[in-house]
Amino acid sequence: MARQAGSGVIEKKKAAGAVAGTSLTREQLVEFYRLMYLSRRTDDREIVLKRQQKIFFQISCAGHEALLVAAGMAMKPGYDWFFPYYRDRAICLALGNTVEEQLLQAVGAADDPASGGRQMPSHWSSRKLNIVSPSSSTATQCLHAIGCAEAGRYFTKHPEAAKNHNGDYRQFKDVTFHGDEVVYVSIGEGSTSQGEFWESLNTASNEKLPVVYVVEDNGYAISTPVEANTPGGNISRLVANFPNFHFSEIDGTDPIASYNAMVEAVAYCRSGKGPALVHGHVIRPYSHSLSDDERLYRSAAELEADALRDPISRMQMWLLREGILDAEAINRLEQQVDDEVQRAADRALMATLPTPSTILRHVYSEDLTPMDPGFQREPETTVDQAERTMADLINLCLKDEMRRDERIVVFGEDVADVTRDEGLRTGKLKGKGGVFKLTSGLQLQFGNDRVWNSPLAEANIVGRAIGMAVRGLKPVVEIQFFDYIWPAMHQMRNELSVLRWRSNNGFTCPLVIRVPIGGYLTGGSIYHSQSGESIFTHTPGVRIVMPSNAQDALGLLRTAIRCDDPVLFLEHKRLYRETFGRAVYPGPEYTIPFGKAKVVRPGKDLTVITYGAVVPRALQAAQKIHREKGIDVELIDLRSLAPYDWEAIAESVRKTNRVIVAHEDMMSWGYGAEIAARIADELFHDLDAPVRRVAAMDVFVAYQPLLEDVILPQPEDLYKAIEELAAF
Ligand SMILES: Cc1ncc(C[n+]2csc(CCOP(=O)(O)OP(=O)(O)O)c2C)c(N)n1
Repeated sequence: MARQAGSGVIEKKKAAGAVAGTSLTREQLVEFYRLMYLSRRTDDREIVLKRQQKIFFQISCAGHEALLVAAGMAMKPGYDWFFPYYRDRAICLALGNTVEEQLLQAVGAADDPASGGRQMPSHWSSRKLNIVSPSSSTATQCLHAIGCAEAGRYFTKHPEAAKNHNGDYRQFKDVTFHGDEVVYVSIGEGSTSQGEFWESLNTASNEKLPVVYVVEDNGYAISTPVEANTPGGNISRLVANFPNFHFSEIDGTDPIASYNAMVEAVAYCRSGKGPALVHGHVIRPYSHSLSDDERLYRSAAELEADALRDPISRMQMWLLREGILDAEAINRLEQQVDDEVQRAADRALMATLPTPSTILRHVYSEDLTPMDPGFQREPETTVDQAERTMADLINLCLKDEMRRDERIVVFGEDVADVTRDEGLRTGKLKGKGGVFKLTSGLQLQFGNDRVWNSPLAEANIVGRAIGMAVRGLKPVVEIQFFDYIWPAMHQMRNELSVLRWRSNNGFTCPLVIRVPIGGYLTGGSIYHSQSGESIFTHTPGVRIVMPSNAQDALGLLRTAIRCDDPVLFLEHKRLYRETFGRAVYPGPEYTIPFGKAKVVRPGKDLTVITYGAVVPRALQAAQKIHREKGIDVELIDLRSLAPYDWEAIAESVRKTNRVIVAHEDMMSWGYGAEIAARIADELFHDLDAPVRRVAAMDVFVAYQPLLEDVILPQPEDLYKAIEELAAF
């Protein structure tokens, strides 16, 4: 069955004392079997525990053990990096995970080293072994593996960047790397249907990254057979034309074939030639999980045929046949394993359980919060006193920070100046630098390995950035338009926001996603005018800011870059080059803490709470109504949406007793709903009138400007709402 790309054939070195037909010694072969059997018996024990209702979920590695022990033995724990999926018990045991550690997760113990009782069993994680905490989502890990490999390569080229520095996230983000490290990522054959798998192959191939993919093909994705997922039923055939890869397709129930394939694949990656993909045909002798009954969709004959290929009995027979172990030795080994599993289970069942007081730990960084008062800085007086736009100051901030911190990399769609950079370097081409030009000049100044164009794939951008940030890089990526953030939503919701919490602070991914957002563009229409910030503020673990003027944009962006949390940085494109809110450059250290609102206009009659492009519109309305009716509005710009400044809101409402929450996004389920509900709840006795909201209609933005004007909140709408509420 073996099939290899010509360039990938590495000469097998025969170890001294190797058993004929293998490169493994007798001891290694015995250990190979022990690990396989240990994995199977741990699954069997979990199954019993689940039936006894002592654990709450079970998913097994059964049938995959040979391939996975081979992978573990071919790689280096704590040196290489690992992005396994839930079937990967055996590789984790081979790398050095203990059965007790694995069972502590199954019982949901406080001392579960992978997640502190937060993740289901089989969600492996170990900082010591470089096993990065996975989610339950299929295929997202492929992109993390890419970013991880890119980070290893980056630090090898820029070793200075790896140094810790006090005063920002680098103080808490230690970096280790090796020039020849390899990244392992595994996936079931069904999950190769996910776009993120293909998006990762794209970059692995293009960048010749040292990533070894292991496709564990057990023929089923829950009840869906391989041919319903994979055209032609064979993933190897589909991926065969990706350049730079070493491919092999093997019987993954055969330990020796698996080991040989893994050694070759790892050697190919380690030598820097590019990525590898090992496609192992395995079996799934148990149902998908204990929540599934495969007899509903698989025939008895099929299950019997699979049983004949069971890797455990296969390896056992082979050891007997080769005279490496006799029946008695096998019995002894198996008894030892059974005892080990029994002892581990006994200890795990006695483990202390987590207390509710720990629930909110590690949602965000406890080492360095962006609300830290240290981020409160006064603007410096610099020589340059020119008034700059928001676009200018964001660009300047990126340049300042990239100069200061070599860990910062910038990528996204069209963010580079010129990908084919000769014209740029010779001064013949000026370069693009982003569709809004916010990243203009960064590639020219900082080089192609710090600023580059990503493929046109938003999950690729965010997923890779997560993998890089895990390693200690600080990606400051751009999603070209908020309207197209949705392909990255999965990465943001299920990965970016939750990695720290799900790994109980084992792994973190502080990074910045800059996103041009919003309408008021005259002709922006449905797909270039969207808001939708509340969809993200509904996700714990991510900080969200949205400045309304140039100075705030610079100060908040710098805090976003220096802090230790993931930040979604929303830049209103209508404000990029407005006259409103221009500012003088406030210096290279100017920062603003998150969660601090700004009183744009003090007033005594009524409070308007808003942010983004509604700030100048509300100010216009407030000034006009003051002139015309004498109503004195206090205008509050929240600036950061998660966290938000409740104290500022409460103080103002206590003073004015009347409040409007205004935003550009649609009214229903919008950001204002939460603020209004909290005001009604906690400040009820301070109110002289109901809490009002001004927002967009519950519809997308239309192209025709006449319609856009009606759909989005205008100064006149704010004026009217202020007038009515003041009169209530
Ligand atoms: C994005 C996503 N969609 C759906 C699921 C539910 N789910 C969990 S495992 C699974 C099947 C995966 O099959 P395959 O990739 O072949 O791996 P196997 O379980 O067979 O090893 C599905 C649909 C999920 N976890 N993530």
